[in-house]
Amino acid sequence: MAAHAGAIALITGVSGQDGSYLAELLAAQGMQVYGLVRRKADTSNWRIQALLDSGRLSVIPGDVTDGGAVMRIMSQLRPRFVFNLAAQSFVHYSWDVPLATAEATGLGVLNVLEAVRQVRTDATGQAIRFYQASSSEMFGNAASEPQSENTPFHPRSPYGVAKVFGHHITVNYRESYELFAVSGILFNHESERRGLAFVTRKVTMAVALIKRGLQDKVALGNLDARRDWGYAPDYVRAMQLMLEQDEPRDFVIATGVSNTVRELCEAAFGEAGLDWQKHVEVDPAFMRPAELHILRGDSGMAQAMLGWEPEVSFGEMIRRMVAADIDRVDSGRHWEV
Ligand code: F7E
Repeated sequence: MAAHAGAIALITGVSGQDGSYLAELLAAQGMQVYGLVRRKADTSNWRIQALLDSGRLSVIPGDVTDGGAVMRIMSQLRPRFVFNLAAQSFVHYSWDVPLATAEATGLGVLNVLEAVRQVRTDATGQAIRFYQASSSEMFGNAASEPQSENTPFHPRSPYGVAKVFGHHITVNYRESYELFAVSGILFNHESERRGLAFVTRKVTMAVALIKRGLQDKVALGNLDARRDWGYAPDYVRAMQLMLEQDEPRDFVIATGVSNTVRELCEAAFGEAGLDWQKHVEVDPAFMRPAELHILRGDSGMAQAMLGWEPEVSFGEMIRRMVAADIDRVDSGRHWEV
């Protein structure tokens, strides 16, 4: 990997969970890492603050929904690697803002691809390599389990539909213009840096607050929903491996193990010595208009061709997340959401 020392990488969505881990991975290899960041009312960039302070990451203000801005940034920066992680990524919210989701999660991909197509090469003349963050949400209510690169898509949310567009336009640009453009179809992946809206972190933060006597109950939606949950730092390794291949190709990244939300609660509350049944309530407000029931991925092709394997198990990940949230509560860092 040292071969890439000095190469320029551009990450859209760098202030999110995956963007922050990926930026750390690439910076550690000596790359010049740039991140596109949207202006937000909340200006805290806690996930990337350490990288920013050390000068190993530079932020460029921008938004993937603004094609002109993306084009200008691409032609000025001329990166070797582009990772498109920007999206409206909260599935439940996509029913509230379907059009905004389609613009950021769907059309945003096309804006970045179009800029890659026109700029074409990096500052040293090498072809730009493009990674698209596709999602297991594209499988939706899949007809078979586990889902692989060959499983047909049947998205069940505006978010999933937008991701299918992003996926197909990436394949289309690869086939139309011979771009090195790939999609990683990543199943759910969590970590100590997951946003609080997502169910794993919502539960681990609730465990921490309940453990410290600051809260008594947490309201959740469908406890029977089942997901294949992996560890985000493992998954960003796969993103880079996909751009290191001789030929561009799409891969499923998953653990192959699924758990229910109920099992997540058992594990997380159990870590803190608490009985989840005393603290979890079901609130229909957190149910979705359409749910997915059998998401579990087959990452056999990634294991064989990329040599990729998940390293951190579901149980170990939940242990780390609960410990991190207890530490946050104890040190008053509640704003890390
Ligand atoms: O929900 C159920 C909910 O919001 C997981 C994103 O990264 O992964 C993520 O999407 C499950 C669902 O993630 C609550 O109904 C129950 O079945 O953590 P989540 P997600 O929707 O699977 C995919 C791969 C992505 O691409 C997305 O960007 O948990 N659930 N009760 C709940 N979910 C939430 N959020 N809150 C609850 O109270």
